[in-house]
Amino acid sequence: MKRSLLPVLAACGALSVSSVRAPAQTNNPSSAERFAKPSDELVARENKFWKRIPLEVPDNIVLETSGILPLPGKRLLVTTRRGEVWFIDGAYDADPKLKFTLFASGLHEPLGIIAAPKGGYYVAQREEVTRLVDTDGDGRADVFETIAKIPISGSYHEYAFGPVLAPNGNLRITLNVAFGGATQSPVPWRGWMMEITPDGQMTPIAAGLRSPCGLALTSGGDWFYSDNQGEWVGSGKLTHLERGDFTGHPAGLAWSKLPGSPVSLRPDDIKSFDEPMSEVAKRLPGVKPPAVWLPHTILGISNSGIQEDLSGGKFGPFAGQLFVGDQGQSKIARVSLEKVKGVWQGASYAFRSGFDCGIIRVVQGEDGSFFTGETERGWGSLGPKKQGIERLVWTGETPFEIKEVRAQPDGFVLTFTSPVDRATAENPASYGVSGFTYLWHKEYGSAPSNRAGCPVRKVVVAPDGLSVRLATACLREGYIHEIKAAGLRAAGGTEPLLHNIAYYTLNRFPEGARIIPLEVNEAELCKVPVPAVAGANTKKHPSKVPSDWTGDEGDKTILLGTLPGLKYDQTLLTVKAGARIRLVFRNTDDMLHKFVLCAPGTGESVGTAALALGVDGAAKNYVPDSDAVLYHTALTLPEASDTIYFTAPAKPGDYDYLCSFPGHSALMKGILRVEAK
Ligand SMILES: [Cu+2]
Repeated sequence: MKRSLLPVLAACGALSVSSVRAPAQTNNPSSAERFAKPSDELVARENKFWKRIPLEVPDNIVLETSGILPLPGKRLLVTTRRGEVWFIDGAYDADPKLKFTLFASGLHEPLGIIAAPKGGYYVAQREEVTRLVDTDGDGRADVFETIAKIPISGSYHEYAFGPVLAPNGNLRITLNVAFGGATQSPVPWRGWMMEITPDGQMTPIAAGLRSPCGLALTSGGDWFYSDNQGEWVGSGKLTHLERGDFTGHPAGLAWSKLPGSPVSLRPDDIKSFDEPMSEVAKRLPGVKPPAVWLPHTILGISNSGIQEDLSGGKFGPFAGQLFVGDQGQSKIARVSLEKVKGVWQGASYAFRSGFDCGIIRVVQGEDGSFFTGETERGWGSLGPKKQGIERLVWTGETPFEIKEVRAQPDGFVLTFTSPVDRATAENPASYGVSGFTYLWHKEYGSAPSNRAGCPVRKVVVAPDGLSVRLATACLREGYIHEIKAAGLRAAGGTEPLLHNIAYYTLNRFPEGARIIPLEVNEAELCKVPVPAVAGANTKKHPSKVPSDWTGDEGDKTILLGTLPGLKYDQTLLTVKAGARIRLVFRNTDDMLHKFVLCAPGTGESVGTAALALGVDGAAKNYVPDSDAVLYHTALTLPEASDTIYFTAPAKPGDYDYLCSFPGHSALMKGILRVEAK
């Protein structure tokens, strides 16, 4: 799951290694693009349309919900990471009082459950796919039938996700790579999608998976999986999987030579390219770039379960679209897809945030509502709980939203859930479009790279006001295009979009007529600016000993470290007003962290502003432009440290400090108490 579960790690980590390089490789021509983030106000607005209903779990049950199967009669069958399988009744009630009945226990970290056509239920345990059957009708499983063994080496990261039932009656599962070191696929098929016949024959389908927590077969018959940022994976992503595909993480290629492998690429074919995957794919057959990127820290840090809205409208206006959970940021993103020249592509959007805990499963119930399976898995996640299950119900009210984005040869058509206000819609200044990509390399994650603006040249509003065609310059094939419509309002009022950004992954330009001519000098016009070099020693990142200090010790040295679970090792530091402070921040965790000192009472707002930097965050070292920020360290890699030298504020008081890496500040914070001299 994580890295999915790991994801958090990923999350943080994600940037990690690359973070060091991030500033150098990121173009940031415009700091104007901002992503309106999960503020309390946004969460409250979202809740007006899709209401979150937490479900109370008795204290004696630890429901790290890892798989959810809706059963007829408004029952749920739920697996937990701790190996239990529970029937839950009452989950659909308006005022839910859940009744739990144990069906099975003692399983090894099952991460999904489905009904078996021949009776009973299939679960994917860590080391096998199993059929659970209650043969005597007493409500408890009494047969645990091994369908197929899954090789494992013992790494904690060897998750098995699924199963999902294929149309031919076979099962498909996805297998995490192991974690740590170079041998991330120490046993066959780690990092692969596998197919299993009902009698247990297992065959490989596709390779290159890293932490494929989400696996879905769409109603149209296409397989998609979600993956997490990490080594070889620049950001979260949703990839269309076909037999023989290789999706990016080379560890599993160690087994592509085995009999039955449909993958022809070999480990030596994959280098740390440091290019967009879409570019490499043009010259290396078999490489499958994502259908849709889910920008890291913006639409999650550890993308997980996938659910298509199959309710035909009972869940709101997005029928047929995909919804993708996130384990670290405890939220759900939305994805619309289209097939262009035989290739899947589309847009990702924020959908719903503010859940109680990290989400690994999103499953639609019989009435169209969603259930979320949640665990923080020891990695930490946003929200007050460590595990659980929640329900998400459409209230019947439709927000003003970008319903869908479709590509054009010279831009995009945006359709909306309700008509637009014509004046704001016709104004090109209501929109901002830019393109960027992630680099494919062995390092952990990638900063948004090669970013460049796409000037909006022409806007055509449809007569019914339900769609807008934007024609822009500088679109790039294979790139993600951030399409922002912050200035747009709904017809007849002042209502802005609930979420005003779409991220469109433009794998192919469609055929069709342009509405603006290609600029003669477009290549020159669209040249990517040279990235700015991040200064190491700045006023707020004072990494050099000030010239007026004698020696480098100052008056006081503070050694600040980290603890697992998004914590500093100290939450109260005390200094004298005006003292010269040498602060050594040592990161012993496995994620990226930093230290940001803020004015009294401003920590929360700085954390929120850092999150709101969106794709600009990496280039800004996750420090918002704010007077409230006094000093900060660099974003610090695992097992690395950073030292800053500053003079403590003259005014006594409690100064907030926090880690501004997106998603950390709610937990990772403390007080620097400045006492009078
Ligand atoms: Cu942090």
